[in-house]
Amino acid sequence: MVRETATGEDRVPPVESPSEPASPERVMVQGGLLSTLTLLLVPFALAADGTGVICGTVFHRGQVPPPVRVPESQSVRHLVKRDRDGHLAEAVVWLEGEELETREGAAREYVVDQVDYFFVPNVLAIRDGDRVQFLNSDGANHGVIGESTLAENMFNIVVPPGGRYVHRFRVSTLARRMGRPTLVRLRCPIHAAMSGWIVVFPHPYYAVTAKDGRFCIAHAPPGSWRLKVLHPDTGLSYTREVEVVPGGRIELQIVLRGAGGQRDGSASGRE
Ligand SMILES: [Cu+2]
Repeated sequence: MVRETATGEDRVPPVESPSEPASPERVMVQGGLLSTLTLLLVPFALAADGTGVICGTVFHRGQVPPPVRVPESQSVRHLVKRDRDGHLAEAVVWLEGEELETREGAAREYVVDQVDYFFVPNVLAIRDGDRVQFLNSDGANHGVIGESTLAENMFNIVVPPGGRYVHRFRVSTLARRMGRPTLVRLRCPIHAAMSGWIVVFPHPYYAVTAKDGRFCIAHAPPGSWRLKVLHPDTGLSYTREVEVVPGGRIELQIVLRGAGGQRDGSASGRE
């Protein structure tokens, strides 16, 4: 297990090219996936409130799974969305640990639209108690099925064109205790190719990678945490330990490899 502490004394030379991580370490992670990691410590403080910042870039290397045909819109859904340099979008990154503060924040409302037979966004991370408004911008009927280990996250509704359905999502008791998310797989009962994800957290220490693979978890509490990455559409995952110190900034480069075991409905049972 690699453990590094971000302090004012540590000096690590910056990585010149993000696409070529310097001195990568090979790490066996959960599920036997081989990942590569470079840790970069930026030796200056950013947060003045006694917390730390964890930022990084997630890359994907190797074979991608075959895209899913979407016959209704004569298009395909790519399970791995990466650019030419391998920057991976839609990977969920979070801190996990039993000691993480899990009290509820003010509930927010998000939107998942159905556009051209896609859920938009495809991956949405929210907090326990947040609401999601499901819309339908297409001219055809859609529906939304929520698949989850938690009964409160399960539903099956029809959303006609211009329609709207609001659902409040929760984390399971176990997920709350462990500081980890509860997954909800979204499907459409009418169109088999449609799929999406809601990832519900008991705390605010999570992020979803942007198109450039970047993520930042701000206001991370000091302590020793597991940093986890999950790419829901492939099941590719990664775990390491991080130590957050007040005012510290941790910069990570994480590589997920291969096609993964692409998810079927049963995979949403994972927490
Ligand atoms: Cu549909």
